[in-house]
Amino acid sequence: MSEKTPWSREEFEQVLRAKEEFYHIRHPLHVKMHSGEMSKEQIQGWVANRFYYQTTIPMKDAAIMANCPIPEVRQHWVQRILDHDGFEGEEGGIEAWLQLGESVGLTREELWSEEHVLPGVRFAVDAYSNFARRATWQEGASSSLTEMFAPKIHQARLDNWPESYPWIDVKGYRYFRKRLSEARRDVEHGVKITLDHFKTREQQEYAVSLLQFKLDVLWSMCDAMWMAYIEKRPPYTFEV
Ligand code: AHQ
Repeated sequence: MSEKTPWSREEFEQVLRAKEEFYHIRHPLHVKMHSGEMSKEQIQGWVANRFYYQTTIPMKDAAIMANCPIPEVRQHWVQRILDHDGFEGEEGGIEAWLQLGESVGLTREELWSEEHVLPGVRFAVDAYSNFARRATWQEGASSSLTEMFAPKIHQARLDNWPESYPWIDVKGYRYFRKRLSEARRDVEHGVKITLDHFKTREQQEYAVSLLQFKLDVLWSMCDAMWMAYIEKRPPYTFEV
């Protein structure tokens, strides 16, 4: 096969899924977290910084929708915003993350204030949302495919945290449970868009590079939190 022959749909999806080796579940920060070695302050720092990511996601998805002229696609994609912002009678993921914050000893005001958000986390998250604003909606969809690997990391928290961190109120786990099904549904739609749109080998390889960009966003967030909360390198540490 020449190096420019397009991958089949199956091969293309396999190449995308092979990127799992770069997923942030393998970052030393998550390895330390899932092995139960994190202090309360380190967990609090992670929850406070990830809240900035969580509140950015619906705006990122709104940017993708704003770039998409196809009603059927928007009809699906809008569900992602509802999943986070909630709707009549259904609390969304942002509310669930606020409850996670309270269950680890943070206040809602503290989370909304962004006082704990590290520069490196803010830069990585903003790079993702700014990318979505200027990218095509198909490129935005491809960059969200890190969620192919998300159910495993949510399950790891549900499996490990109760025993490792018994001080955490279990009401905080609702978010992780919620994402197990939502992520799978999102991925099904995102994979279809990606396999349908990127057809030549060059386009397919470009789509893979967009997934790598988002993997780097997630990895960089962990790097910033590692330096601040594990290495406790000034000036960015977490004083409760
Ligand atoms: O809770 C997460 C979430 O809602 C999303 C949306 C999706 C996207 O649009 O990029 N990515 C994502 C992710 C969530 N949780 C992360 C985690 O580790 O808890 C994983 C992250 C992802 O895999 O992209």
